[in-house]
Amino acid sequence: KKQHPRCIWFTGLSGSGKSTLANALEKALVEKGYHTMLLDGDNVRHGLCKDLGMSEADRTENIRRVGELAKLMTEAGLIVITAFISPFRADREAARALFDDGDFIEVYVEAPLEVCEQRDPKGLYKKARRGEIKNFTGLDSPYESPKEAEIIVNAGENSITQVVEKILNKVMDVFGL
Ligand code: GGZ
Repeated sequence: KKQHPRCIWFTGLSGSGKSTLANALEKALVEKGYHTMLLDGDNVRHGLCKDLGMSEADRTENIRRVGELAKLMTEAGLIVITAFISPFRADREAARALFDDGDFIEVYVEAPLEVCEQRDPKGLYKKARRGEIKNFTGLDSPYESPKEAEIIVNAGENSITQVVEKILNKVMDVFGL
């Protein structure tokens, strides 16, 4: 069955829970028989984008490439899920503009900076506070929260299962699956 281009775009701070939710959503879609591809820092920043750092210009270029890659992959029939901080509104809007209306869902994983910093799963906030990482999102690099995300979720307030269920329902509804 032919699928037309569809993308689910997660955005949020480091430690907000984007990757966890994106992975769980992918699993749920695969269980329903959909072909998916999850793009995140782990499979993009080590290869396609390994020439890029964390300056504003490099983040913009990172997100531009991810958007184009997502578009190409959707044309191959995959439902593409992306999980990048994608801190700049204009960059997320540019990614959205590659898709037709209704084929792009922005999921804002909302979590206060204090909560993300408290969790600090990789110890990166600690390093950034010590000055060992520069341009850290939320500290000395900005995060522009979405104004028109299709879904806003908070990974901390509800169980992962509940939040994934909420996203999945929205995805099935908006995409007409
Ligand atoms: C923010 C950083 C930084 C800086 C390294 N600022 O939580 P993580 O670890 O696993 O995910 C973060 C990832 C950010 O890469 P993205 O490609 O998602 O960023 S962007 O969308 O802005 O291009 C974090 C880690 O890399 N990391 N340095 N300075 N996060």
